[in-house]
Amino acid sequence: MLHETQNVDRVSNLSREEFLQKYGICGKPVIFLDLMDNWKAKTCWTPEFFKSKYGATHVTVRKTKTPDDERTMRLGEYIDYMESTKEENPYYLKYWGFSDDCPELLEDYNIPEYFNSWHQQLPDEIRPRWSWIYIGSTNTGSGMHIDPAMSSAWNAVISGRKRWVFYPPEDEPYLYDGKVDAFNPDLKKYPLFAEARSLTCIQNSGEIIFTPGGWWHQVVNEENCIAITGNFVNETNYKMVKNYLEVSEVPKLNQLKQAVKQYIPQFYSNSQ
Ligand SMILES: O=C(O)CCC(=O)C(=O)O
Ligand SMILES: [Fe+2]
Repeated sequence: MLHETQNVDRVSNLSREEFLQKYGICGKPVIFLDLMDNWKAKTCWTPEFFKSKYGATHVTVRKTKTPDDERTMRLGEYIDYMESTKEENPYYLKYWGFSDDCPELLEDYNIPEYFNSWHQQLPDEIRPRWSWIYIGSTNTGSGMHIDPAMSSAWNAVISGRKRWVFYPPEDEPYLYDGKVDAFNPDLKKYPLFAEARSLTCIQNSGEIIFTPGGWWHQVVNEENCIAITGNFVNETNYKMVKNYLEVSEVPKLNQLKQAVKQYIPQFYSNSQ
């Protein structure tokens, strides 16, 4: 039998101080109910909008359960596919890095102050973009993972609905490196998974969820869904990110490591 699960808190009117105290610093997922009320994206970013305005843009889509199976299509084609597919393992448009091709979309939302990120201090040429639009049909989703470089994330659902399950970093030994499917676990193959403590929730349109760095999570879109997400590093998680960068030997990260030293003094000023 699986370990008992708990619900993710749902909050509104939270001060930044309260966020830091209850969720940010200790690292605990939470859903904000009231951060998107004034977003133009909330009313404007419909499937028709993306099809008519950006339909010719090339995007890479990946099969949900077999993400190595990827292809390029036009966004308009993907919207038609999303609206008609009944596949159980559908293609998903994830990691659409829209900000270079369609910078005007950046005007349609504001990133809530809880999620300010130090990576914005890096020069444009080396700054990871760390913001993506996700568009997917019912049954699309993301397998169990942690976010890049131990960063934290916010995710805003514009339309549709996502189901999330989260596991704290301490329970990593029960997660088989993310190979287990949390929504349909094979306990014969992954018996320790039964020990993992989860937090679950449904995220509806108009709601923003916070994923703390180092937390494993899995997501499924329960309806056709349009969402935008951003990753961040700040006082809540920089020690984890710093540690990740220090031990990582990926050559691609060398330039980034140097730039962090040069442009993000906060990383080193109160370090231990
Ligand atoms: O909505 C999804 O499919 C997954 C979102 C997520 O976990 C991510 O962007 O890292
Ligand atoms: Fe994620």
